[in-house]
Amino acid sequence: TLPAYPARINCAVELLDTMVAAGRGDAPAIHGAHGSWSYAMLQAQVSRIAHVLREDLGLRTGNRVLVRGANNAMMAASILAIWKAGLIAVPTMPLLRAKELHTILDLAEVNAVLCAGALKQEMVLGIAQAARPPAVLYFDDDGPASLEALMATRPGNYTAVDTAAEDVCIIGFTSGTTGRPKGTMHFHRDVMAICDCFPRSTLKVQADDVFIGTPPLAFTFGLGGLLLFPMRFGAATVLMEKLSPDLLLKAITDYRVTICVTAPTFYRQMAPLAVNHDLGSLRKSVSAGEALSLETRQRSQEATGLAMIDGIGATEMLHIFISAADDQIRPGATGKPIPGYTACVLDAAGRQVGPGVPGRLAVKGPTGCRYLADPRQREYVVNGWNVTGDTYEMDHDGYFWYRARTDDMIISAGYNIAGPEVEEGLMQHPDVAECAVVACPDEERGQVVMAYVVLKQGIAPSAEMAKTLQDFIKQNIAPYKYPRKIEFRTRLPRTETGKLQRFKLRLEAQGQ
Ligand code: 3UK
Repeated sequence: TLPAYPARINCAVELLDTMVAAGRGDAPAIHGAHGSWSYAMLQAQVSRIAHVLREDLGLRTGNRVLVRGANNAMMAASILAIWKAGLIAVPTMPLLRAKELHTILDLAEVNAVLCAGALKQEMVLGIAQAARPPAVLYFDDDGPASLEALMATRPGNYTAVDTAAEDVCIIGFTSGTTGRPKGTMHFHRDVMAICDCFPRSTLKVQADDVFIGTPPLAFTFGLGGLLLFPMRFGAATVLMEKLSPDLLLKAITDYRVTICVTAPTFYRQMAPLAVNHDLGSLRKSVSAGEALSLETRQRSQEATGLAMIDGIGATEMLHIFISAADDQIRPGATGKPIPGYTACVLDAAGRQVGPGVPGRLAVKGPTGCRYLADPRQREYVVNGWNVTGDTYEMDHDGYFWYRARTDDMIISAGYNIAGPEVEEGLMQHPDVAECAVVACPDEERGQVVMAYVVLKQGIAPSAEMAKTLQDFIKQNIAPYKYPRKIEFRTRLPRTETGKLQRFKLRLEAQGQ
């Protein structure tokens, strides 16, 4: 199903120059803080930045360029320019602090930095600690070392550097829910492959689609879902620097958005506000990054009238590899492998298990994990399978059902309990706003189920409330799964990408 890519390919040329050559030059590519850029305008800006990278910064093929900024047209143009100039993009999340930036500068051996002015302070501190301080230019900024000032001196056309399909073009860093950040390397053809998989087979993107969403372009979920996928089909994207559920809903109306791409938490926050907005233009809504609970699926469906398209992706795989088109959805399951990918479930010894047996999810396909000099490569790629760290179960029809992160499985008195299943049960209770379920060490049972619960506004925590929730679980799922311990909180720890940080709560539950 995937096209055979030629041996020499540059993904910026494929995504941008080819589109302009095919007559989409006047079509809108990016809407947002910089107004609306057509494909031709984007191409000219990308070309200017490519000149600056090569001629002003003196970078050479294969050099690494760290990019950072909120989602906007300059951030998008910077990434595309890095590719066009035959360089490697190292995108970093906007909220990273100096210490994390300096780790990435050193790990990825970064040669130059393109950074939004608004994020200058941490960048300067990070560079000061780097082993080999790189050159840096700032965009969306009036100060010295201005990228735009140099762009103004350069022409709006640039002959792309000839790159091999298997040259690295991006080093994506994992969000680091555990341990040291890992850089994952992906090739030009990997970028093309993700554009020709999920958006083509499952989303069925058309040229008149308009995308919007929350994940940062620095996160491969956002890079694909909010920039590369629309570009592959000549469609448009709305890039938002500032985000809130209300701002996003308003922008859906204003730009007549057709495809919304975000994580379950954000869908949960948007659902109750949707009634105040005209969402009539929406055609698809995509959820990834975290398991989509039945509760969230249902609330969002009621709010938008659309079936939610769930998909599991990973930085190691570059993008989504299991999902289901909106007419193939089996609520509760993530879906089936995207055409081009195969998946199976492995036991602890690495043997394939059949339907109905939970085990480790393993996947193979056009993309895969290549850690940048990290011994954890041997744990992620085993016998050619990418083992994602998730516990899944397959059914008799080949649908894959998420159970938990393998680390989040709770083993209590010999029972295997998936934390997210208990969370899902608690979410059904009308007084629960949010919750996280983890293992708590226990003398007698090894581990017990412990729930951290955020109650809805106006509901007071109490011992009675805890008892009510325990009884509620016992009545709705297998009683042995009920949370023996419950602690009430006002908020739960999350990553910048909206993922629940259960490991932090697990450490707390262990009394650390
Ligand atoms: C979890 C999911 C259940 C899962 C990502 C789409 O999330 C992305 O990448 P990360 O490297 O994390 C990967 C891990 O996140 N996960 C993601 N999606 C789902 N769990 N259901 C889902 N739908 O544990 C996975 O191993 O941050 C998502 C596209 C690109 C991405 N990088």
